Amino acid sequence: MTFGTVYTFPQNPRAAKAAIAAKYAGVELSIPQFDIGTENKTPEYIAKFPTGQVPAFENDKTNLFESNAIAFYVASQGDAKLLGATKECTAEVLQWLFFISNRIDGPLAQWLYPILGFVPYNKGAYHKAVNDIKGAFTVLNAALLHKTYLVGESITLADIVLGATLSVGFTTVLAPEHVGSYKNLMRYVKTLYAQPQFKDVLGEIVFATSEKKYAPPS
Ligand SMILES: N[C@@H](CCC(=O)N[C@@H](CS)C(=O)NCC(=O)O)C(=O)O
Repeated sequence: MTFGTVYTFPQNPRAAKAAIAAKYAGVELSIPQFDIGTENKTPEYIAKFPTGQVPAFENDKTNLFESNAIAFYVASQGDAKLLGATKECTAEVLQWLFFISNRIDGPLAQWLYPILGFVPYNKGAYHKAVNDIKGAFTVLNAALLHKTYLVGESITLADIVLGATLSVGFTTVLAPEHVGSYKNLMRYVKTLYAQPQFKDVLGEIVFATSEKKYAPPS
């Protein structure tokens, strides 16, 4: 029996958070084919998920939008203690989720979206995004100096959300010239991406060897 249904487009790193958490938690999710741009704009969809965005989740108990809330709910299932084994650990998991939302999501989007054609390129915004990511990576690299995972020695939702969030960056713009010096962080993400639960959802992560750059339309 499936735990619930996730509405998304394929290869959405935000939906991957819940999908990877489901693998660790040992629950099944249904992820039907979904026509983004049409199905998420219907009155029925908006009534359940008022932002009209994906991913969204439903089961017979709740409707959820916001990928971290969906992943949190999925991670609360099973015995994997993905939300931390103690209240303090749960607070640390939340700390990292907010850190990722506040310090990584925006800059990474600012870096990637012009390349993907979603927003116009702006040189100042590009340099700010690179600097902001490096600031966040400095914090993560220091946090991982004496730990295998962000919250102690077992995997939690913090690692799942970070690994999913950075996956598209590592295959495109987060090339060695930018990330090579963050040794603890690189050791850590390689550990994550080697785990079957990550591989099942993200496939093999092929790290970019050079930075994918914005190319103006010809
Ligand atoms: N903070 C939200 C962001 C969701 C989001 O930006 N979704 C995008 C796709 S990744 C979307 O649905 N875009 C279509 C739209 O806004 O109509 C989350 O993490 O779930």
